[in-house]
Amino acid sequence: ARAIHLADYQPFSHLVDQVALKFHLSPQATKVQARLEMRPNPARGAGHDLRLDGEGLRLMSLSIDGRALSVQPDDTGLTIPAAELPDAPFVLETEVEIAPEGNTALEGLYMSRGLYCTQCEAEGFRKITFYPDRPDVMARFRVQVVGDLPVLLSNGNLVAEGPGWAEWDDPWPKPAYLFALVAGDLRAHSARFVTMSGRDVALNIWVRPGDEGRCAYAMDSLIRSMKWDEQVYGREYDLDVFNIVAVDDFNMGAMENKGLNIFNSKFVLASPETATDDDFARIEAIIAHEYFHNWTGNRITCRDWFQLCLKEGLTVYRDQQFSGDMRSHAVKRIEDVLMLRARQFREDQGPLAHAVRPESYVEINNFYTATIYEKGAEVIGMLKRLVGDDGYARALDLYFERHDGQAATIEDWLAVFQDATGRDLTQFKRWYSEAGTPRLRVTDDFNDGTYTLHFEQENPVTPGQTVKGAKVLPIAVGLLNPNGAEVVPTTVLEMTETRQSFRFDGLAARPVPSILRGFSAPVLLERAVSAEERAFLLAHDTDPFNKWEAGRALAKDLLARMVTTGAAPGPDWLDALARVAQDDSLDPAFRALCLRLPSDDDMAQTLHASGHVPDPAGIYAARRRMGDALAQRLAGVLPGLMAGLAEPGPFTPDARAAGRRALRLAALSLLSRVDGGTAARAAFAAADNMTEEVGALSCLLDIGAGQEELARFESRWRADRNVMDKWFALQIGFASPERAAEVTRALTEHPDFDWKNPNRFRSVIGALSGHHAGFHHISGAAYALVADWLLRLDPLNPQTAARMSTAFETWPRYDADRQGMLRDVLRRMLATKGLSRDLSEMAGRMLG
Ligand code: B3K
Ligand code: ZN
Repeated sequence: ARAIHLADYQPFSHLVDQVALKFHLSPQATKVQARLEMRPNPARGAGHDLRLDGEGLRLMSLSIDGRALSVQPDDTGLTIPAAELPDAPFVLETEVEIAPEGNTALEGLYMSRGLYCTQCEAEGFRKITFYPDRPDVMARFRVQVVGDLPVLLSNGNLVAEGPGWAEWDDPWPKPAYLFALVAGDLRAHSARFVTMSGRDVALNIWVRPGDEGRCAYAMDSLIRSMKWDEQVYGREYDLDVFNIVAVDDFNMGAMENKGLNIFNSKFVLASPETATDDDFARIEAIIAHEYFHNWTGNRITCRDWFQLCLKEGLTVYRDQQFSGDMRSHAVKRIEDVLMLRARQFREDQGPLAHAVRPESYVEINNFYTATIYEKGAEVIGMLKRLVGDDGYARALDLYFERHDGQAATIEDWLAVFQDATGRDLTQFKRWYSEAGTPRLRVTDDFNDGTYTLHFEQENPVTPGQTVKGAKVLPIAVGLLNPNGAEVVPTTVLEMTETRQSFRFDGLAARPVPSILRGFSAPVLLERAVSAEERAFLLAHDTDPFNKWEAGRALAKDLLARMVTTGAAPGPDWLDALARVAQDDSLDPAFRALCLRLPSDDDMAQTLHASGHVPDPAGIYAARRRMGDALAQRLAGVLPGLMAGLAEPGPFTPDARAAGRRALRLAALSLLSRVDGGTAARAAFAAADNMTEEVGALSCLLDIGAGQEELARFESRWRADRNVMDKWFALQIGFASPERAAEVTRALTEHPDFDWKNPNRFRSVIGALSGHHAGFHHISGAAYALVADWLLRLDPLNPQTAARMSTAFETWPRYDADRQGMLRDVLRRMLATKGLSRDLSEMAGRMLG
C-alpha cells in the first residue's frame, strides 16, 4: 500500500455546504441516500475532477442536479470527470446499499448486539456513503433515520420525528469523521445542564435495558466536565442536547462525534459492585476527554490527519488537568508519567518511534498512538511551562477566537502562542517533528558558595531520522540544603543548547538538587545518584512528583542490581519505604503509589536503555524477591496500617476513599505474602465492592492461591461482560511465567471467549502480551499464540489486530534467541496472504 505524505497536502477541489442523509436501516441492506450541496473550492479554482471516497458500497444511483450519471466506482471511491461538473454550485445525489450486520471491522455503520452504531474516525465515513472523507471538508449535516426501532439518534438537535423515523440537524459544520448514527432498543439516564449563558441542555446516557442503574457516575462526570470547561477554558456547550451511547463492541475507548458521543460500555457503566476505583477514574477521564473534544477537535478540527495531535494532545492535556482538579494533581501526575513511560517511552525507543506530528503514514488508524496522545500532551505541558499560566490562557483564548470553525494545523497552533506571548517557537517546534526520547545527562559542582548544574542532551536516532537538533527543555529545579530545607524553590531552567550550565550563587553548603520536578520535560534523566541521596529526597523533597520519583529510582537501582549482580534488597530501600508507608501525613494514594514496585516491562526498558540485555525471567524473579523482602520488613505493621485505613459507611468513588482503599490493598498484597492469604480470603468474602473483590482476588492469585475464589467470582458475574473481562485478564496476569501461555490457551476455549468482541479479545490475548515474563518465556509459546490470534482477528478486525501487534515492538531489547523468535513471528505475519494494510504496515515498521 502507498504512503500518504504531509508534504503532498492540497485543499480539496470542492466545498460541501450542506449534507442531507437518509438511512433506511436494515441489517443486510441499509439504504443510504445522500444529497450533497457542493461548489468548486475557490482555493483550487474551477475545472477539477471530483473524487469521492467510498469503500464496500453498492452504488444504486448517482446524479448531478437531477441528471443521472453512470460512473463506475473503483475499490476506494469514484471520480466524476470535470466535464460533468458545473462551475457553479450543484447538487450531487447518490444512493448506496450497505450491510451493517456483516461489518466485523467495527468501522463505518455496524451492529453491536442488535444495536446499529457508527465509528467514522478516521476514515470510516467512506464505508457509509460516497463522500470527500477528509477532515478539512466541513459541512452541515441533516440526517433522517428510518427504522422500526425505539430509539433513533444522530448528531445535533432533534428537529422532527414520527413513528419509525427521526430527523436530526447539526447546525455546526463538521468533517465526516464526526458523523454518528445510533439506533436500537435503548434506555436513557437523563439530566439537564444550564450553560453559563443560559442554554438549557438535555443530557442523556443511552444504555441497554437493565443498565440504567449504572450511569450515575458517568452523568456526574459529564456535568462536572461541562462546568469545568466553562470555568477553566471559558468554553460553553453549543447544542440543545448531548447524547452519550454505550456499546459493547468498540475498537477503542470512546468517540467524540458531535453531540452524540459513542462509548465502549466499559467506560460508561459503573456501580460500586461492578467497577473498581480505577474504572471510576477512567470513566471520569474519558467522559471529560470526549466532552472537551467539542471545542478541541470539533469546533476546531484538524486540517489533515498529520495534525492529529492538534486535537488529541490538547484534549489529553485538558483531561489530565481536569482529573487533577477533581482529584489530586500529585497523584495524577505520577500516574500519567507511569503511563507515559510504559507506553510512550516504550514506543519512542523502539522501531515504531514516530514524531508527534508524523510526516507519512500508510494506515492512519495506526497513528492513534501514545506518542500522538501522551507525548502530544506533554509537549503542551512544556509550552505552558515556558510561556507561563497567563501566556497559556491568552494563547488558548486566541486559538478559540481565531480558529473556531476551522480545520487547523500545528503551525496555526504555534502561531497563536507566538502572537499571544511574543515568544519565538521555531526551535520548540522540533518537539513536533522529531521522534525519540531525549536523554538528559546531568553533573554538578560546588565552589565557594556557587552550585552549578551541567546538562547535556542527546537526541537519539529513530527510524528515518538520523540528524536532530537540540530541543528546548524546561527543566524545573529546586535545591535543598543538607538538613532537608528547601533553599531554592522550583525554578524553570530553559535549556536550548546541546550543553548548558546553570549557576546558583550564595549557597552556604553544597545543596541536594531536585531535578526535573513535576517531570517538567519528557526525557530520560541520567545522573549518578547515591542511594543515600535518593532516600534523602524521598524523605524531604517538597515536590511530590520528585519525592515519589526518588523512591522509584531507589527501587529501580536496587532491582537492576538484583537482576544483574544478584544483590539482595538492603536496608536503605526497605527502611525508606517503611517510613513512607507509615507516614500518616502523606496522602494514602501517594503512599500506595510509592509501594507499587516497578513493572517488569519498565525494568526491561530501563535495563535496555542503560546498555543491558534484559532477562525476563530474571527480572520477574528479582521483583518477586523484592516484594517478599518488603513484605517481611513490613509484616508487623501491615495489620495496623490496614485497620487505620478502614472506611466505615457505604462505598463512595471519590479520590479520598479510593486512595485509602488503594493503600489498604497494597498492604493486603504484602500481607498475603507472609500470611498465606488468610487476610485476603477474608477480605474477598467480605467485599461489597468490586475494588476490594478484585483486589483481594489479585492478592490470592499473586501467591498462587485463589482458585476457589476465582470460581465463585465466575459464578457470581457470569452474565456481566465488563466484569467477566476482569476475570479473564486476572488469571493470565497472575499466572506464573511458565504457565501464562497455557492458561491463555485454555481460556480461549472457554465458552465465553467471544474473540470477535474487542474487549474480550484484549482481556485475554492482551493480558498475555502484557505479562512480561510470560510473553517473553523462552519457549516462545506466547509469541506464537499471540501471533496466531492476531492473524485470526486481522481479516475481521484489522484495526484491533494492528493495535495489539505492538506487543512485538520491543524485540530489539532482547537476547539473540528471543530476537530471532520475535522477528520470525513478525516475518510470518508479513508473509500471510491477504494481510490487512493495518497489520502489514505495523509488522513492516517493526521489522524495519
Ligand atoms: N478520537 C477518537 C479516536 C478514534 C480512533 C480511530 N481509530 C477517540 C478520542 O481520542 O477521543
Ligand atoms: Zn481524543
